Amino acid sequence: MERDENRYADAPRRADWTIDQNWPSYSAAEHDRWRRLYARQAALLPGRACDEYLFSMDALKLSPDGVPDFDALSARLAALTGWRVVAVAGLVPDDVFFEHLANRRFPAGAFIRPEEALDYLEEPDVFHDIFGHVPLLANPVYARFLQAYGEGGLRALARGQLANLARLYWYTVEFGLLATPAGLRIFGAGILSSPAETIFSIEDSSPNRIAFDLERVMRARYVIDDFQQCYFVVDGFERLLEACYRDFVPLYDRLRTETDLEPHEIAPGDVLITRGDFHYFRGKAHAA
Ligand code: HBI
Ligand code: FE
Repeated sequence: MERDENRYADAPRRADWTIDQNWPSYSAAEHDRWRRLYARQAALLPGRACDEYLFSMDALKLSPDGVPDFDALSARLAALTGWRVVAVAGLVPDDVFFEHLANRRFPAGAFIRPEEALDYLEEPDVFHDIFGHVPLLANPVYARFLQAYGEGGLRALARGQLANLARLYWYTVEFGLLATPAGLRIFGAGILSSPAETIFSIEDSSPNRIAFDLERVMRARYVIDDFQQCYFVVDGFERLLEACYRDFVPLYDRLRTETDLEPHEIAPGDVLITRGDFHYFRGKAHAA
């Protein structure tokens, strides 16, 4: 997104990279874009988003009518799990990002995507962050997981093993699926804020869907500008939290000796929920 389109790009920022959201500055056009993004996506979520997400959406009273005021939203969120939302202009350095997560502050982009980028954009905007990421922060177990992830991120940075940890974030926080008695449901924010991938991730026959295993996820490379070639399926947020409440050092040492896996690869020991036929990816440069 060009800087001139992101009207917060030059906003004065504090040492922790936060800026003022300046909620009164949003135009009617920006609020209307939020309203359309919200309506289009909310219509797809029943039966596809996990119950924990849908319940949290209600608990947080996330407004469908316009861009939420982060301070008002944070007051409701903090009362539930102690998390708050802080405004940033865009991506912040990894150490800053993890420091915020470790302190239960979620850095959310204050800008909203331009009309021509309604379906996809590189940088996390206010719709991706608030509609995609923030609701699950109202779920106590997920809230603890993400804080643990932030603390782990700071440790991983210190050891130069960020790449492995970033994969954990990518394949869970951004693109994770949940196994439920009613079938697969979505919890990843990258999916929950994308209409096309909301359908693709749980209904398309193209991708692999593999049971979550921490070491396996940390070996898996990922593609950032197309649908995922594989989705990892978690048995529950407790499982995710338990996977993260462990000392990663032995795991990091083992990972140094193991090869990375391509997104389309199936590894020995993988518990395959669905084996993809990759028809969507045929003919695409980066895929199988
Ligand atoms: N900054 N604002 C913002 N949002 C992110 O999701 C984000 C970031 N900085 C770094 C980052 N994500 C990733 O590198 C981490 O997931 C590792
Ligand atoms: Fe995100």
